[in-house]
Amino acid sequence: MLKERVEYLKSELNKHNYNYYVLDNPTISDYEYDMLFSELKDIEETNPELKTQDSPTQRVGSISTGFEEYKHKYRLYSLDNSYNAEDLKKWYERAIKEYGKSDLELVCELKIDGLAIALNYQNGIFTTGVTRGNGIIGENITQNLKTVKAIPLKLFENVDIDVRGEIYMPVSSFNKLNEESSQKNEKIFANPRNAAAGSLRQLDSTITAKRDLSMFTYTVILPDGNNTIKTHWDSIQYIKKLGFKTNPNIRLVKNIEEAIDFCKEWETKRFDLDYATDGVVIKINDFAAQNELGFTARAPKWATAFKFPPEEISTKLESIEIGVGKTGAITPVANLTPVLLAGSTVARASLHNFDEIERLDVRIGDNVFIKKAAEIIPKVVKVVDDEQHYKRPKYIPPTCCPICHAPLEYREGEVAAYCSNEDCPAVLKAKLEYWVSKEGMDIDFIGPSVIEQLYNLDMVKTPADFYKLSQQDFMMLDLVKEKSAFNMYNSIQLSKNRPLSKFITALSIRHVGKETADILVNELSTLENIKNANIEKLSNIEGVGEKIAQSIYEFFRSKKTECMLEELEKLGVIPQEGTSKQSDELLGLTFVLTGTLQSMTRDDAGAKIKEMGGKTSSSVSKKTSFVIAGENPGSKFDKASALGVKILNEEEFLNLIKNK
Ligand code: 3B8
Repeated sequence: MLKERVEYLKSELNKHNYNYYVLDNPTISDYEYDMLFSELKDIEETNPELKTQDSPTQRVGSISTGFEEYKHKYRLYSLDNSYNAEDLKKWYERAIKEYGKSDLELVCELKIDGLAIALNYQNGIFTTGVTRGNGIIGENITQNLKTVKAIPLKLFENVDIDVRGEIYMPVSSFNKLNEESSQKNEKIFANPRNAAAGSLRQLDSTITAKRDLSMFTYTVILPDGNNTIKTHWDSIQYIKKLGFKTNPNIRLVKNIEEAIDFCKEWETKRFDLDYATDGVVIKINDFAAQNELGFTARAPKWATAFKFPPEEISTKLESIEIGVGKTGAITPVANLTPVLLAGSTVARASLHNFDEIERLDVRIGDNVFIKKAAEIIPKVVKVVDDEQHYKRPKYIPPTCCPICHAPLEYREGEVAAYCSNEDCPAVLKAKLEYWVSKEGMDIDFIGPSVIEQLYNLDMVKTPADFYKLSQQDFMMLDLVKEKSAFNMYNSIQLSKNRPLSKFITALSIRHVGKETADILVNELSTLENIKNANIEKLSNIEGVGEKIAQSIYEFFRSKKTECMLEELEKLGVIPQEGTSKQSDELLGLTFVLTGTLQSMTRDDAGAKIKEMGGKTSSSVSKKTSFVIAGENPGSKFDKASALGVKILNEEEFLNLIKNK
């Protein structure tokens, strides 16, 4: 009797949930829903044996201690990208040729900019949900996914099935979340995708439950023995019938021209949607053709992702700020009236250098177009035509450093202007900031504002000064109490024996970043050797050109450097030479990394290679042994193909470093 009531309540609630979150068409009021829900909850509380996996009460969340790794039953491939009609035609021509037909039907669907997820159902019940991870191994986030109402806990048919889709946060919910967070002084997310990712990574799924997440399902792996569904289009109708939410903006077309029309149409229409899209996925409809074409090492040959061109938007240029970097290079930065661009608010954009300002003829007060290329800070691309432009005064670049007022200088072969004063406070502070940064000596608790104060109080002028400070000294700073003074003091002490490559990086030698520092340490092993190497020796190292060699040589010949190194040594700052974990499995091999890796950062991959005795380089040449290509590889990929250098995908790379 009670059991029947529970079954009834569960099926009613699941049905209303489906009407509301999948069909967007509620048939009862929120109040009526809540009444059914509390009745079910009450019964389950007093009769826990009646509680099941697919109960709507399971969606409220609980706390977990971490996410376990989960090997995907079927690999999640990525998609190759196309950027224009020509790319699309090429992809299509190749596919029809390889399949031996004159045309093939295509399905066009919007590419949702969210997080790819794989879901498993047994006998119609949701069992596990896993993140994409590196496509081979993901994280089990089932508990969090149960809170996503568009994910059915029980399907309309009792099938064993795997589906994939994209979790996203509606733009309106993202804006609301950020408004609320900003009022509470909590973390603001840069865009809806990050907000969705942050919400899914909560260990406390009651937090996930409060976030408005949804999911569009776009792939199904059909149960064994199913041979009635023969096309992608029909498979989408099938998963709709099972209770999944699919994106309504999908079209079956006859050929690539019609697919190109779909892409053009959505290039502008996408802004009317309440979710972020970054392109169109075009898939060959016929499963037989899909199977025949198969996959490359990283992506299906039967699908491609057309990427929308980067978004541009216009806003007012309020002022031009002049930044001074650690090398003394002057960088003009545009201060803008804040605008939303590609999902995040932009208030500053790069103007690169004074030549660029001249070329664009940007004037303060102009409306300018800004553009964001993937993950790079936005840049000003052009001035909006208006009559007022010519009435505004032309921008005149400064001739003096905005900080120390020393004259600016231009160097041969470089567009950047430099502050000519070696002791410019802006330069010294930037160097100190770099010293403590992650790439440098990695000193926690000390950031730009602490450095600003230490500098102004004449307590720290050069990196060595950090190591002379006592815990008491830090208590002279604003708002610094005993605990944080200890933390600062302690992290400085902890940095004394960082690996030599970090130490070299932290020195801010011109043209020597992390990568070159690694190369130097790899080749020359000790600080003494690096210090004493002549220009010839330095420039013979692969990855170290003439210009870099010159700069390193000069740096170590300067009196100032000599004093600083001596002082650091006396204070106990003794970098660790060589690495203990070093092995030689990759000895003699040079790697170039390009694109985004899923399972680690490029830096980590580089560190791993070095640990195993290999080398990394930033440019591809005939000497390159392997190019490791992550997602969206750049021109290095093309260059490697042209030179016939072997290219490894992430999986192959992981195998290489794992099996050794
Ligand atoms: C094969 C098909 C990857 C994808 C795919 O909206 C494959 O289909 C894929 F190897 O990533 N973000 C979509 C979306 C993503 C993919 C897809 N379809 N609609 C998306």
